Amino acid sequence: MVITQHQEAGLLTLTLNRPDALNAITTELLVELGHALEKAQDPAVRTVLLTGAGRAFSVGQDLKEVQVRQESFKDHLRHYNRVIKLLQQLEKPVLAAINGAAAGAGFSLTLACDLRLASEGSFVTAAFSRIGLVPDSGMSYFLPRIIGWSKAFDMLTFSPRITAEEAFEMGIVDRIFPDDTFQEQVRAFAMDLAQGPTLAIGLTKQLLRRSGSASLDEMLDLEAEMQDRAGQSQDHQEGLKAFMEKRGTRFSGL
Ligand code: T3D
Repeated sequence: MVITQHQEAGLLTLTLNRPDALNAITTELLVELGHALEKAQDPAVRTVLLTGAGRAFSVGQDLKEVQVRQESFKDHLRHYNRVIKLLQQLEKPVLAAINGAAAGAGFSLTLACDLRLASEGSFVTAAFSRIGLVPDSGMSYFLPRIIGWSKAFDMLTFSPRITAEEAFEMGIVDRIFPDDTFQEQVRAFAMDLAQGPTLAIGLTKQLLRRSGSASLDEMLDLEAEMQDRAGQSQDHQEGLKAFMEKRGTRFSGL
C-alpha cells in the first residue's frame, strides 16, 4: 500500500508511504488516496490528517514515471484533480502535516487542505517552473487566494525554497511545531479538532468555498440557511447546555 491509513477515535491519518522516493506521487498513489478520501466521508471520521512517511511530505509528481508515461498531461491530471476536489469537499477539517519537503504537486496537496501544520525544518516550493511546467493540482487557484497575486507570481516563477518560518509569515503555514515533538503535537492538535462541532465546521467550509464567487446578498442568504441547519444540531444544544452549566463541551459532531 502506498497510502497507509490509521484511525484513532474520530481522527483518520492518511500517510503518503513511498519514503524511499520522498513520497513522489505515482498514479497508484493518487488512486489509493482517492479511495481513502472517499471512505473518509464516513461520519465516524471527524478530522482527516494527511502526512508523509520518512523525511519528506512529498516531492510532487514522480518524474521517473513521467518519462515512461503514455497518456497526455491533460488525461493524467484527472487523477490529481479528483483528489484535490475530494480534499476540498470533505465536510470536516482536513489538515496537512508537513513533516519535510513539500514540492510541486506535493505542495498542491497541502494547499487543498484547510490548515497546514509544519515542522520547523520543513520547506515548501512550487517547483513546476524549474522543469518548465505550469502549476497544477489547484496550486494556481489556492496560492493567490492565500498569499495574493504578486507573492504567488513570485513563488510560481522563481520556485524558491520557502522555509516553514517564511511560510508562516506569508500565511501559507498555520502552525509550526518543533521537529522533535512534531508528531505528538500534530496528533494532539488533530485529536482536539476531531472532538469539535464537526457538522458546523463542515457547513463553515461550504460557506468559505462559496464566498470565493458569491455576492454579499448570496452569502447572507446562505449563512442564514446554514445557521438554520447548525441551529438544529445536537452540538448546538450541547454547546448551550455546557455554557449554562459552566463546563466544557462534549460535541458528538451531529
Ligand atoms: O501530470 C503530470 O505529470 C504533471 C504534474 C506535475 C506535478 C508536479 O509535481 S511537477 C514538480 C515535480 N517535482 C519536482 O520537480 C521537485 C523535484 N525535486 C527537487 O527539486 C528536490 O528533490 C527537492 C527540493 C524537493 C528536495 O531536495 P533534497 O535536496 O531534499 O532532496 P534531493 O537530493 O534532491 O532528492 C532526494 C532523492 O529524491 C533523489 O534521488 P537519488 O538521486 O537519491 O536517487 C531525487 O532524484 C529524488 N526525487 C526528488 N524529487 C523527485 C525525486 N524522484 C522522483 N520524482 C521527484 N519529483
